[in-house]
Amino acid sequence: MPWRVRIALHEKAIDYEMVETNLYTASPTAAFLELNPFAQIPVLDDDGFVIAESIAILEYLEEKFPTLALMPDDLERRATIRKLVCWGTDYWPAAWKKWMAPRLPAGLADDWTDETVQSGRTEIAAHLDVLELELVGRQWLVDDFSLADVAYAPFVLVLPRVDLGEEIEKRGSVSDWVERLEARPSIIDTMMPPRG
Ligand SMILES: N[C@@H](CCC(=O)N[C@@H](CS)C(=O)NCC(=O)O)C(=O)O
Repeated sequence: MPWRVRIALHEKAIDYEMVETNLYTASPTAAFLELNPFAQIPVLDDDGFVIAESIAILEYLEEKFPTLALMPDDLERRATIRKLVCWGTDYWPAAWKKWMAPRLPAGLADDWTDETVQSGRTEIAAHLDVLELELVGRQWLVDDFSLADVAYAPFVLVLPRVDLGEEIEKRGSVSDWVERLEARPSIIDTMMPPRG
């Protein structure tokens, strides 16, 4: 279950059971394809209601368990949070894949050159510039801790593990936000250890 969903479950004090699946098989099982025809995790099974896609899952959990809220009452703030979640979902992964290509096992990465890898770093840096502006004078991306922080936390917190910690350190507001994220119990308790 990807980290952003585990963070939300922890924030909301919801018990869950994690079922592991091997993402790197050539052909996903028919049983898994029935849960998600696009063969991606996460998939949530809530008492027989099966839902895929992390954002759909986060919104579902928010509506079903509105206490310990991760969305504010204010309409404009909710819209701003959704905008940030879209930015993260639409623009971050492509840059990340470019940067990560040489680190992935053979056969799993797209073709890459030094230029494509460096352009991944440049795009991640530009994305962090946008977050830096959003965070000026704020503790969290949109006032209180919200789904925007939940959605971005896994992306940003792994950067030091892949030689991009410097991109956090260069940006004061992002750095302070990362420190706040790293101190949050839902993050501490759900963080996977770095791969040996
Ligand atoms: N849009 C999906 C993307 C999820 C995603 O990237 N899942 C990755 C692991 S974190 C995956 O299942 N990869 C398996 C594959 O591509 O075969 C979501 O947000 O739920």
